[in-house]
Amino acid sequence: MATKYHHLSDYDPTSIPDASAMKVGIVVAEWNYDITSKLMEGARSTLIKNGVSPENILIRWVPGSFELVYGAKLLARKSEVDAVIVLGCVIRGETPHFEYICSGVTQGITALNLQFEIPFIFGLLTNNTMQQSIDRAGGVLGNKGDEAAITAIRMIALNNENFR
Ligand code: RBF
Repeated sequence: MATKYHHLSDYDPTSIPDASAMKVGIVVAEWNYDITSKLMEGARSTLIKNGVSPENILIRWVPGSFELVYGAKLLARKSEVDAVIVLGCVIRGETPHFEYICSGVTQGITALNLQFEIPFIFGLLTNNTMQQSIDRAGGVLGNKGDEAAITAIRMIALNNENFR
């Protein structure tokens, strides 16, 4: 959560699992492109910085956040990714049906996490104002895309663990 106590791009690099063999899908919404393109760049560069090969990052764009769930499902079905990150930006002041879009994505990603054996990572900014999104897309509170990338690596490593 981005509060004044938590910077979205802060993580302990020594605690990140080996990601060199990981394949990650990223689905990005075109709506609010100025924000979502920064989320995508943050996620992509953080994955690469932590060992994921650029050729093992599969990126697909969808029109808006509402389409993220279907895009994520397609990547899970039709590629061999180990996790899917969804990235979008919904701004309450500019979106009359803000609650419907946000709950659609939240419930959809939750359902995918239950249906598939790979993790789906929630990288949706749901802010009241454009400034709050700017702050979280490489601004003063870091980049939600960085946080989503680190979460993906950690969840893939958890999925790869032997629990016996
Ligand atoms: N998509 C977003 O990702 N973020 C938004 O803030 C957003 N606001 C929207 C506002 C209106 C009035 C409409 C009609 C759509 C909006 N969408 C937004 C697009 C939505 O996620 C989806 O792409 C479309 O509704 C088509 O299914």
